[in-house]
Parts: sequence; C-alpha cells; structure tokens
Amino acid sequence: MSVKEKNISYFLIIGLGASGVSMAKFLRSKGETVIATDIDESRTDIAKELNALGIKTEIGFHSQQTFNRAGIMIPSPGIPLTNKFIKTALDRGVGITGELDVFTRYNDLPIIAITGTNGKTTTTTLISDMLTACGMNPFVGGNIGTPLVDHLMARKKTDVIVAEISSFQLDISKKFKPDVAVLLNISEDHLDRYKNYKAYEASKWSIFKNQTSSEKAVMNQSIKGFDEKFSKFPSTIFTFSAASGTLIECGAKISSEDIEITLPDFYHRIKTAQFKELTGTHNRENIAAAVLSCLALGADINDILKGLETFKNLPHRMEFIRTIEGVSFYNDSKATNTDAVIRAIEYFKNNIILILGGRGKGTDFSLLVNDVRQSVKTIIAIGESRTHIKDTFENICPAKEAQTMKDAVQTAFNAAVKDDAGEPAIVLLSPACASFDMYDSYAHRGNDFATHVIALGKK
Ligand code: UMA
Repeated sequence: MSVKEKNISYFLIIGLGASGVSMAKFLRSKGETVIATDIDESRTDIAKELNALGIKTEIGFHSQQTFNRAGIMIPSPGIPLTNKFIKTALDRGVGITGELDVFTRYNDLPIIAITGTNGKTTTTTLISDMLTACGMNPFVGGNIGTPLVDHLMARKKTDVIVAEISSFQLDISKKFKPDVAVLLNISEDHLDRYKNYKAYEASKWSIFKNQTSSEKAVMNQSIKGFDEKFSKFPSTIFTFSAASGTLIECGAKISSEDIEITLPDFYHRIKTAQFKELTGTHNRENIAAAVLSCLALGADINDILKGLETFKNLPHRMEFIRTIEGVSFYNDSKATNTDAVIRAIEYFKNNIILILGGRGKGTDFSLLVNDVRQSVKTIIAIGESRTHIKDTFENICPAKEAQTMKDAVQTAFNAAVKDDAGEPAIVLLSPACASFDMYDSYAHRGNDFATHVIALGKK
C-alpha cells in the first residue's frame, strides 16, 4: 500500500486532530511522501511541527486539486466520506484507507478490538487492567484517545493491543481482522452521519467481517439481529446476556448477583456484589465481555479477577462530584446518546434533575420520555439542542433552558432544593448529545460541570 510501491504521488492526511497527526508522522517515518490538510486555520503550530519532518501542509482550507492528485486519502474518523472534496476525489479514482487498515498492515501483535454504542471505554480499560494483572504489557489505543499507529512508533515493550474501535473507523476498513473482536451493544447514535439506523448497525457488526475460524468473537446475545447473524460467522463465538431466560451455550449468563461463565471445558461463577466501582446491568455486561475476551486470549481466570478487583471507575461516567444541602451531583458527560442516559436514569431511579443537551446527532429525544416520566423531576436543557429538548419534554415535566453550564448547575440546584426539601435529590449531567457546540470534548464538558458544582455556594 506504499505510494512508492504503487508509483503514485502521495498520501493525503485529511484532518489534523489526534488521529491525523499521528498518521502523518507514522507514514513519514516509513519514508512515505505525505501531505496533510486541515480546514481549521488555527492548526498552524502542528503544521510547523509536521513541516519540520518534511510533510507539506495545507491549513485553513482544502484544495480539490490536492485531493484529486493524491495516491491515497486518509480521512480522520470524524470526517464523513460524503465530504465533497473526498467524494469528488473518490469519483476520480483516488484510493482511500483508514487507521485500522494501516495498522493491520504493520502490526504483528495479537489484538483485542472492542466496539459497541456504549461501554467501549470501560471494557477496553477493564481488559487492559485484567491483562496487566496476568503479567502482560498491553498497548491501549484507538477511539479511546491514543491513535493505534502510536504503538507502531513507540519503542515500549508490548505484547498485546487492546483497541477501542468506533463505527467511523470500521466504515473505512477493508482488512482489519482482530484476534478477539467484541460487540457490546447497539442502540441509536450518530444518526447525523448514517443514512439510517440500519446502516449504523451494519457498521458495528462489520467488526467481525474478516474473521476466520482462527479468530474469536465475543458478542451480546441480546442485540437485535443476533440470531440471524450468529450462524454466519466462522469464528469461535462467545456470547453473554443479561436477559432472563436466554440460554448461553458458550459464554456468560448475567444476573443481578453473579456472572456465570460456561465454556466447553470451563466453569466459573463471579459474584458481582464486591465490584462496587462497576454497578448496574450495563457494567455487569462490560465485565462479562472483558472476562470472556481475556479467556479467549488464553488468560487465567484468577489473574483476570485480580485485574477486576483493582479497577477504578472512569471519570465522566456516573461520577460522583459532591453532595450539598442533600443534593448529590453526578457527572455522566460521557453519556452522548439516549441509551446511555436511560442506563443512568434507571440506575438512580428517582428524584432526578437532569441536565440534557449539547450538539444533537440526529438524536430522537422522545426515546427518553418513559424514563423521564417515571424518574425525572425537572429537565435543564443546554446547548444547541435546548429548544428541541424543551419542546419534547415540557408536557411531561418542568423543562428549563440554560445558556451556560454555570446557569445549568445553579438552575438545577435551585430546582432540587425547592422541589425536594428534605428529600435527597440527584442532579445528573447526562446529556445524550455530543459536546462540540460548547466544548472540545465530553471530558472538557464534564470538568466544567464539576468546576461549577464545586463552586456552588461560594461567593
Ligand atoms: N477537519 C477537516 N476537514 C473537515 C472536517 C474536520 O480538516 O471537513 C478537521 C478538524 O478541523 C479537526 C480534525 O479534522 O482538526 C478532527 O478530526 P476528528 O474529528 O477525526 O478528531 P481526532 O482528534 O482525530 O479524533 C479521532 C476520533 N474522533 C472522532 O471519531 C470524531 C476520536 O474519538 C479518537 O479518540 C481519536 O481520533 C484517536 O483515535 C472521539 C469520538 O468522539 C473520542 N469518537 C466518537 C464516539 O466515541 O462516539 C466515534
């Protein structure tokens, strides 16, 4: 796939966020000719760094000519293939590839790849902790934040890759073939990017598409369409499910008390009550998927469980911030789709003041109506979707708009104290939206929420 091998001009890296910068540096380190472009004119510092490595840059604009003359385009995951520059170049026969295929070409270590709408980061981190407890040195990367090609440039001793994989990365991959591929769940998300939900589902299932009988697949048996897909995969399949009455032949059956693992020559029951950092059905599913993945790789159950014992919940996922005047504040900024918000509401159950909103992704907020009706006292709507949210919920519970996170926190606190004098209330930031209308990332949004919560009551 080298441009030199194909006697074509250059790799064009499109977008200079985390993934584009790493890809440009990696390909240059392999002696390739690389041009990098970013539409954002503020990316000049990074451009200078790349120029010093011999990479030509076009910053603040995209040039159709540069796209059309490229040998192979490598768009960043956040850039849709319907982008007009990419589309025009594709129509003219320019090649395209992505991080997963470049990584596949150069990587020689076993790889566990985790996808799903929710729980990817937790499961990826859990697997890494478990493998570390087994004495291995995992490299953790992908959608979690560190581009996979960084591993190819690092000199660290590593013996396994644990990769969080997004649907955007899968969409552009032709050759990615993980040794263990994990599909946690599928629910509505990113409908601003996909033609419809079916297309998004297909993208998630495609994590298994190149696996053969030599590879392992770990999947949630409760995902819609499982029965139809199941028989088509040649890989060894491990399943898990929290649905009552589901028969698990090879995998993990999840109940509120334990996770029962049954493999052809192995049985183990994990009592979950001791894992206080990982509560709720969704986390028991994440644990089951992680344990099965490590077993599929040949790890020992006792070592795996040591990794589980030391796991600490990740920030921005139902993260407790503080209790003030009987009102407890939780930061669930990572909940960027409706399914994740439903999980949080169902966990806290009652008396919730919910801060919802941000940049919608074709989000259908009405999917939250039943849970809101049962458990939410007041909604505080923020960001670009605030009017849409107010219109959706104002007949169900009080719904107020807030212009800033500071306003949202104060309004939520006032509502909690006023409505629930004496009764404990929860203020929950669980936005069901992307953060990019107001922030750089979900973490930036969660930190801002925490800052205003900590400052409450201080002059
Ligand atoms: N850009 C252009 N032209 C355009 C549009 C954008 O040049 O027409 C530029 C922007 O100016 C910006 C860059 O492209 O500089 C951004 O590219 P990107 O959005 O792909 O961002 P990266 O920083 O490269 O981050 C990506 C993933 N982002 C997305 O998939 C949207 C990160 O996942 C991932 O951690 C990182 O690569 C490393 O692999 C984030 C994410 O939100 C966390 N993922 C989605 C999710 O989890 O739901 C899928």
